[in-house]
Amino acid sequence: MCGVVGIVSRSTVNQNLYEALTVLQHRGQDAAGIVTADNGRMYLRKDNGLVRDVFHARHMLKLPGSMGIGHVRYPTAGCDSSAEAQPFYVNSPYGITLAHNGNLTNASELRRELFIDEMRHINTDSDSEILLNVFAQELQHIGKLKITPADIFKAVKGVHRRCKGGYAVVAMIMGYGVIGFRDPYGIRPLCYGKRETDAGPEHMIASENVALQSLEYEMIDDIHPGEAVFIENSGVVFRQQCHDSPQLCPCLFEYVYLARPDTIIDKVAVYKARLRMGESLAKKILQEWPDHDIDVVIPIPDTSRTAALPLAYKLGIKYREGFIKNRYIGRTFIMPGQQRTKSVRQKLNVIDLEFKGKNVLLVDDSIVRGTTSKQIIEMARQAGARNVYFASAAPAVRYPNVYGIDMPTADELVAYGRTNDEVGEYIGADRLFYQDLKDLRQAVLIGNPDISGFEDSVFTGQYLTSEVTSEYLGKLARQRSEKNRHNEQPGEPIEMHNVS
Ligand code: PIN
Repeated sequence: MCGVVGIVSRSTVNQNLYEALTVLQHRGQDAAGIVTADNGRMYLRKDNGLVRDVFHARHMLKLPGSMGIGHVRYPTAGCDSSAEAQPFYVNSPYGITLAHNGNLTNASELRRELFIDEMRHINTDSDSEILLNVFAQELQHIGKLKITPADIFKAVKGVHRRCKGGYAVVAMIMGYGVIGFRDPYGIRPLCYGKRETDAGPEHMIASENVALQSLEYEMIDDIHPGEAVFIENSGVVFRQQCHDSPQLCPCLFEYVYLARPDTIIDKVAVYKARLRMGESLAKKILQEWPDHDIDVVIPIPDTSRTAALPLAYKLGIKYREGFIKNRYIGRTFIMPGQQRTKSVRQKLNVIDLEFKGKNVLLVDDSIVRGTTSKQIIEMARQAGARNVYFASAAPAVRYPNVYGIDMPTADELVAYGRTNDEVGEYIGADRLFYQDLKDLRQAVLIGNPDISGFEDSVFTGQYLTSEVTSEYLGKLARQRSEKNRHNEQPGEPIEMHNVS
């Protein structure tokens, strides 16, 4: 998962791009990058780290211009190289930079095509560099020195024809403007908005509308599945559907955990959806266990709080904070040979008095590997809980994600090959409640009945795009473990002049 932003402004844009990336920081803490354009030149700064660590005053001063794009990257297996930080750049045609959230599921075929048929060299393992080169190639096909918005939309059509998978993209074309587009299912989110200044209108494209909101842009719309929005450097906006059969199937996990609670994706308020998740989970618990003996509902911070509150309310039971998160802890550094257990304890501390002698219902947004859940249940017992029950706002995660969420491979998922009861046993819960998939879907659908379906393959094992076969998943798992083994290599050189 990553965050993308693009702005066409009336004045220097670097500060606004920086701030927007800070708002999108939850979508990726691994690497950050900004490219701006000024007087026929592009200026790039990207590196591993949080936005605040990658950009210092000296970098910002070297990012001039009133148009630019930015990216925050989530860690992907084995990818710790700053050369794979985004945006990516290609010089021909025109000079294009691109930032991408998602994952292409036919990347190896495209890589081959680009090399053999189109004589393009791809310098990293990133599918975003592939996407950029496909887009560049499609623009090159048009064969014009001066392009129009219609030509750019034609190139996006070409991208849709060739690229499979999930992609929400911002790209900047030197001398023309910034474009944003979304795959034909709209798997990953993307929206755009506008603000008026004395000098004229300014536009922003961003992964989540919270970036628009906090910079006082007014949201215009989600970019629809298959659609492209092009903001010319003059400030004029063009939008066009670039796919014959788009179908809105957003990623359900965005609503469960990935997006910020104050975000609205495809007209559904994430906060409201999470409240509804809590309500339906309470209903399920009451149905399955009408004479339950739960004394207190305790959320595992932070995401699950929104669902845990209405859950407790509907059960008619006290809601208490029992775990306090150290808000100053970033990534936990694990010494070789040390247990991960310690890192959970460093992040979360227990308020013993909320547990002592009580039957507690712990609530989390999801159970993925099950490692954290297991340790948290242990912590609750050590704090004196009599019985520890566990509720997950999402159904069992049994299958890998291939559309841009950094999920473990199947065999690392605790629910893979286990029944729900076996998962409960593994994590050490006295009783485990999973949200039903139909209720989770409903919690989102109520917000926008026009949603035709969801990308919810982590729960069903059914993938929207046909090239995701068991053979593909097997290959992915092998690549992942291979990459993990080579994870220790230092960062490679960056392919384009990088502001330092
Ligand atoms: C954590 C949100 N959430 C907690 C992410 C843990 C799965 N995990 C997914 C639960 S926060 S595990 O709110 O952003 O802090 O099952 O893999 O152990």
